[in-house]
Amino acid sequence: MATSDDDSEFHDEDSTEPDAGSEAARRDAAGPGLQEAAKKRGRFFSLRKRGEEQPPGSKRCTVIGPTRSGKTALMLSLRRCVDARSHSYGARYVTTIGHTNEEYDRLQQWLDTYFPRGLRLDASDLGTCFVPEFTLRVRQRHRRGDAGLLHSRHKTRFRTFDGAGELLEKAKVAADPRFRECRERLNQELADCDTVLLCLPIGLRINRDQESELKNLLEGFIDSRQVRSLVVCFTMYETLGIEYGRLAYRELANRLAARRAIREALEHRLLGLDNHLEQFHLASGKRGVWCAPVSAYGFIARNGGANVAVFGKTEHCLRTTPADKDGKAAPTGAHSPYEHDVALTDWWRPFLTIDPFVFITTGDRRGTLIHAYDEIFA
Ligand SMILES: Nc1nc2c(ncn2[C@@H]2O[C@H](COP(=O)(O)OP(=O)(O)OP(=O)(O)O)[C@@H](O)[C@H]2O)c(=O)[nH]1
Ligand SMILES: [Mg+2]
Repeated sequence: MATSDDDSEFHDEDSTEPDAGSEAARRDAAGPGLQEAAKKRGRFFSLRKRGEEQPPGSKRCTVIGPTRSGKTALMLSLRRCVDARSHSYGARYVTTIGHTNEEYDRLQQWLDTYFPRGLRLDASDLGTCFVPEFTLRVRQRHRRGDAGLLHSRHKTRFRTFDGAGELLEKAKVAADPRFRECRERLNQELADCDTVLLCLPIGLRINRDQESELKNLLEGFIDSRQVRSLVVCFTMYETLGIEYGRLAYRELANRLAARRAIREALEHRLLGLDNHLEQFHLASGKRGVWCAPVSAYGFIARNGGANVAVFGKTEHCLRTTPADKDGKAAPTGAHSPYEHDVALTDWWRPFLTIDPFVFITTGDRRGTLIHAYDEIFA
C-alpha cells in the first residue's frame, strides 16, 4: 500500500484544549456565569458526567451509523482481522486484542450463529444496545540489527457502543420506552466519548431520516469540545471490486483507489453529510475527520476476489460460505460450501477493520489507506 509521510497528526497529547474532567472542575469553581456559558457550548455538554476522568490509556469510542451499515459486522471481524494480519500494520507492529468484557465476548459468540450464514446478520433489535470493551496492544516489531533501540508500545482499552441504526430515527425512538432507553444510552456515550467511529456504506445511499439525524449529531460534535476525532469507516469496501474478479484486491488495496472511491461516495451518495464532515474537520486544528475504507467480508485469500455474493436486491453474504450442519450451502448466492474451519481460517480475511483502532491508539497512519478529510478532495 502507498505511504503517507505524515504520521502522528492524530495524537494530540500536547493539546492545549482541556479535557472533560478539568473543564468540569473549572466550571464548578467559576460559578453560575460560566456554567451558563458552558451550557450553550454544545448539546451534549449537559449530559457529560461531571468530573469524570478517563483512565489513562483508555478510549471511549462510540460506533454510530445508519441501519445495515455494517457496524456490528465490523466489531465482529476485529479479532479475525488481527489474527489473519489482514491490516496495514502487520509489517511494523505486533497487534493483539487482550482483555475483553462480557459484552465483547457475547459479540464474538454471535460469530457461531452468523458465520455459517455467510455473515448475514439480522437487523439489530431497536431495544438492545451494548458496550463491548477490549484492549488493543500494539508493539513495534523488532528487526534484526536494532537491538538496544527503544521500541514503542501502546496499550489502549477501548469502550465502544453498538446499537441499531434505527436509533437515529426520532419517531421510532419516541414510540417505545425501551428504544428511548437505548437512545439515552447512546446520547450518554456520545457525551462522554472522545472518538466517534461513523460507519457509512461506501456503495449505498442512506435513509433520509437517519441522514438528517446524523447531521444533527455532527452539529452537536462541532459545538462540543468533547469529540476530538471522527473516524469515518467506509464499510463494504470490497463490493466495489466485484466487477474486477480476481483483480479486485490489486485494484482496490492502494491509496489512490481508496481516495477516489471515498470521494465518489461523498460526492454522489453521501452528499448530505460531506458539508458537516468538512465543518467538523475545519472547526479546530486539534480535531479532525479521518476516512478509512474497511470491509468485514474482505477479499478471498490467495484469490484476490471480493469475498461477497450479492443476491436479491442488496442482500450480501460471504462467497466462501461454510456448509451448514447438513452439509448444504446456507445462503443463496454463495460459492460452493466449505468446511467451517476452512472457510473461517483460510478464506475469511476482513480487510483493514482493525486499522481505525490501531490508528486511534498510535496516531500512525503510514502505509495505511486512511486519509485526512481534506486529502480526499486535494
Ligand atoms: N458486502 C458486505 N456486506 C456487509 C459487510 N458488513 C456487513 N455487511 C452486510 O450488511 C448487513 C448488515 O450488517 P450489520 O453489521 O448488521 O449492520 P449494522 O450497521 O450493525 O445494522 P443495524 O444494527 O441493524 O443498524 C449484513 O447482514 C451483511 O449482509 C461487508 O463488509 N461487506
Ligand atoms: Mg448492528
